[in-house]
Amino acid sequence: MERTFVAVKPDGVQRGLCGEIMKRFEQRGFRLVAAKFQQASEEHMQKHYLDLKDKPFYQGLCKYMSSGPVFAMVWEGRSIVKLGRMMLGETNPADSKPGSIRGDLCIDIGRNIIHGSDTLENAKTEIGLWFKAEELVDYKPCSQAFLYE
Ligand code: DAT
Ligand code: MG
Repeated sequence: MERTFVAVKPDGVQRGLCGEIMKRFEQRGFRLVAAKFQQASEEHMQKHYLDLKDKPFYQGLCKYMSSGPVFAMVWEGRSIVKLGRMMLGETNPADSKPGSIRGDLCIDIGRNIIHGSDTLENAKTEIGLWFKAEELVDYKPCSQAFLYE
C-alpha cells in the first residue's frame, strides 16, 4: 500500500469543495489516514514547494497558499500516488479532462484548488512535513476484501 499527501488549497476551502474532494477519494476506495484543517505559514509553504523555488511564480504561490486555511490529508491505497494524480487532472485546469477534480471544479492554474504528491518519494517528504507520526491513524478498514482481490 502507498500513501499520498493531498491538500485542498485556500481557494478550494473558500469555495466549499473539501467535502466533494474527500468524497472522490473515499468513493474510489482509498483509506483516510490523517486530516487537519489549518492555516500554514509562508515559511511552511516555502518548504512544501522547495522544488519550485526557481520558478517565477514561487513567491506568489507560497504567499497565496498561506493566505487562508488548507485542508491537509493523507490517503492510502494501492498505487495511490499515480491514481491520485490522475484524479486531480493536469496542473493547468484548462488541460484537465472532465471527470478529473481540476477538470470539473476549476479554471485557473493559479487557483487549481488541490495539491497531490507527484512521486512516492515526494509523498513521504510531504507527509513528514505536514504530519507528526502519531497523527497518522492506523486502523483496519472493513472494506479491504471488497476493494482488493
Ligand atoms: P501540481 O500542483 O500539479 O503538482 P506543480 O507542482 O508544477 O503542479 O506546481 C505547483 C503549483 O504551482 C500548481 O498547482 C499551481 C502553481 N503553478 C504551477 N505552474 C504555474 C504557472 N506556470 N503559473 C502559475 N502558477 C503555476
Ligand atoms: Mg507538484
